[in-house]
Amino acid sequence: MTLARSHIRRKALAVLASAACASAANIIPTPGQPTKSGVPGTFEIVGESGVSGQQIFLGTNNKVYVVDKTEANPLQVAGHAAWATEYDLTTNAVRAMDVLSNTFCAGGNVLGNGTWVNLGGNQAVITGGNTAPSQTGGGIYNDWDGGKAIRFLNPNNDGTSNWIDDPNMYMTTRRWYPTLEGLPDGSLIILGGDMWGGFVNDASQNNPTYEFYPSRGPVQPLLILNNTLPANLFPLTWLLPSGNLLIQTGWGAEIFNPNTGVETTIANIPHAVRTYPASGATAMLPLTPANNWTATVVFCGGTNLQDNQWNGTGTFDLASYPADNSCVRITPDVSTAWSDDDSLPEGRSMGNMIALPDATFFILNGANTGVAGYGVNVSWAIGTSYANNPVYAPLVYNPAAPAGQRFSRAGLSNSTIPRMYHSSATLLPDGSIYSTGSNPNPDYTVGPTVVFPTEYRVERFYPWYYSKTRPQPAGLIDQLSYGGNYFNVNLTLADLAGDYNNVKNTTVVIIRTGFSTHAMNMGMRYVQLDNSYTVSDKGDVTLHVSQLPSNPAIISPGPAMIFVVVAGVPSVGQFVMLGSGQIGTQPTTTPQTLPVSSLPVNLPSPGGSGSGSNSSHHNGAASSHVRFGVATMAMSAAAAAFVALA
Ligand SMILES: *[C@@H]1O[C@H](CO)[C@@H](O)[C@H](O)[C@H]1NC(C)=O
Ligand SMILES: *[C@@H]1O[C@H](CO)[C@@H](O)[C@H](O)[C@H]1NC(C)=O
Ligand SMILES: *[C@@H]1O[C@H](CO)[C@@H](O)[C@H](O)[C@H]1NC(C)=O
Ligand SMILES: *[C@@H]1O[C@H](CO)[C@@H](O)[C@H](O)[C@H]1NC(C)=O
Ligand SMILES: *[C@@H]1O[C@H](CO)[C@@H](O)[C@H](O)[C@H]1NC(C)=O
Ligand SMILES: *[C@@H]1O[C@H](CO)[C@@H](O)[C@H](O)[C@H]1NC(C)=O
Ligand SMILES: *[C@@H]1O[C@H](CO)[C@@H](O)[C@H](O)[C@H]1NC(C)=O
Ligand SMILES: *[C@@H]1O[C@H](CO)[C@@H](O)[C@H](O)[C@H]1NC(C)=O
Ligand SMILES: *[C@@H]1O[C@H](CO)[C@@H](O)[C@H](O)[C@H]1NC(C)=O
Ligand SMILES: [Cu+2]
Repeated sequence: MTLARSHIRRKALAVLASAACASAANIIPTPGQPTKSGVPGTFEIVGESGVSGQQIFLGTNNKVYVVDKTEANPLQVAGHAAWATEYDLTTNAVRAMDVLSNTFCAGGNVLGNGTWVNLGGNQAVITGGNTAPSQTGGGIYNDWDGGKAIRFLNPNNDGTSNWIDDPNMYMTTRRWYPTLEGLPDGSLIILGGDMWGGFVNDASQNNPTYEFYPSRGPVQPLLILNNTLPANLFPLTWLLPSGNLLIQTGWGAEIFNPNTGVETTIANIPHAVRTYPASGATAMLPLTPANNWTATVVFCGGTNLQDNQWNGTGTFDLASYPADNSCVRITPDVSTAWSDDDSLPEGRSMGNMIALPDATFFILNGANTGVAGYGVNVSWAIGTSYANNPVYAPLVYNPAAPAGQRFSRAGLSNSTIPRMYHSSATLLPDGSIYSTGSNPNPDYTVGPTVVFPTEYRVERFYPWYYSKTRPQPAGLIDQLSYGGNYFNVNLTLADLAGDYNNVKNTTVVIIRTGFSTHAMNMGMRYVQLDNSYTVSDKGDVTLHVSQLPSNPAIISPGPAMIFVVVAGVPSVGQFVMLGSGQIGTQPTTTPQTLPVSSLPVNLPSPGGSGSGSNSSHHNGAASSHVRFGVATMAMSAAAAAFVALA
């Protein structure tokens, strides 16, 4: 056994060495099985985030980073209340992290070299969210003004990564509620925001400009932000495969060329406002070989309030105003016409729409009436919340289903936690969803009479595939180029759920989970790689997997996860670097032509390969399928395989 295993390792190293000629990529250890025992279709409360999850992102396979606003969280760091933590997915423990400036309603995204950016925010505050006398520390939170801040984090699993928040590196203008989107060279474009906050924007404090990080010079005007007041904060923005951006804000929309600054107005978005505080759920749909990696963006819910109805301090009761239930799509590189999608089963503001590896989207959180935001001493507010009637019921959206059948609740149980303003959600490597936050209050606010308190509880939702035995692909690589040579991935019959035909229903997908805040996941994207397959007469299954399409505007460089998905069941996602790992023009080459797929007409009979029907010939993965009571059998079959191969 020991000898046989080292023999296999030598073979893997040989493959690695030959692959190294083509690129710097290394083979990733074969992924295992999920370690949690969640019940599919249910939420489980698994821990506490330490600070409220206004902003979160998955930084490594084991760490979620949580960023709150500066407020009276009981958790302390450096002698004051903390407003950031690192959450360990294995232990559910948090580590308080120190941040210099107020991250209130900051934006975020990841650079092409893997450094995360958290940008903008509010002035330094004292209790109640009131402005501090000093904007350079010294108050009860010792916080600095975050309006121009750019903060950096290099995530790791060692418990040693920390926020870099250095006033010498700040922006030149104030941005509260900015959007960040990745560009083909791995830099970020930074759009909009306002200077002093408040419920909605207005001309006196608008920042109708864009700039880049790393900087490409002074800020430039972005006229859509002049023309879409007041609900133009956190402009909804996606890089399109054409290299242009789709920008949607207020009722307006445009195609924007980030290289020339040319703005091309398109028709207003139908039915509803989707930007904050309407906060519709939005996502770019999967970019796949079948759609030639063409981008379609979907917007669901929000509110149909008109521009003159956004008066948070007026007498008009926003909190009981029904949220919108419409969904619309656009495919901007092909046509700038909007089209209606299936409607949500109920109106929803502040929904999060999370891409799942099976090419569906999980929709959770938010409210059936009202909008994002809060206000003090507002007669109609629920406490201070501008929304009411939490939607506890999640939904699955299948964009590929026929019209009329795209939303489903089959097998899904409710959450028990209201996730109102300032909640967030992200996909995790094991395919579950991490959901946290909710704090429609100016400060940390809890107690029996508080309807929507500051929420620390973290839930995981377990999709339908969660307890299925996961494929354990051998031969995934840790860095993908834009074009270039394909690579081979081995699967076993067990990985194909015991049916060779499932190789025809196997995909390899890249998901960037993005930066979740305010019902947006900035940078979230799903790209399916091209692949073909060979099943040998003996039953050896090889997937031939293309690198990324040779266009970095399809998915910008930087870290993401790779999944092999067999009939909808994903492997445990592994982190990969897309592109060079550096900010700058990405090398692109023509993709190597894939071998033609082949599956023997007479499928190999289980056991005919000489390695046992449910054997594993994964590299070093003898314990791969021990989870569901077949431990003894799988182990002995695997042992037999090693002997046979030796
Ligand atoms: C990534 O690039 C940014 C901008 O140049 C830099 O601040 C950061 O340190 C870089 N990160 C790494 C890991 O090199
Ligand atoms: C856009 O708004 C800014 C700031 O309010 C203002 O300075 C600028 O003149 C406006 N631009 C146009 C073309 O109206
Ligand atoms: C796919 O898109 C690319 C880039 O836009 C284009 O060059 C190519 O012709 C398209 N292929 C098909 C089959 O439409
Ligand atoms: C909002 O409503 C209040 C109270 O009704 C009123 O005093 C104020 O002028 C309104 N503000 C705007 C911008 O409409
Ligand atoms: C809210 O009302 C209370 C009681 O009238 C008052 O003390 C407080 O200053 C008010 N706060 C604001 C922000 O208006
Ligand atoms: C689930 O939550 C929805 C509100 O989102 C509610 O209408 C429904 O009754 C709940 N279902 C159960 C079984 O509690
Ligand atoms: C894939 O299988 C082939 C044939 O058995 C073997 O040579 C190769 O080492 C395997 N690759 C990995 C990464 O396990
Ligand atoms: C092999 O695995 C498949 C799917 O996991 C299962 O249905 C089948 O019963 C297994 N066969 C044996 C011989 O254990
Ligand atoms: C692939 O698997 C999914 C999930 O089980 C299923 O819904 C779909 O119909 C399958 N597709 C094909 C072509 O068999
Ligand atoms: Cu906010």
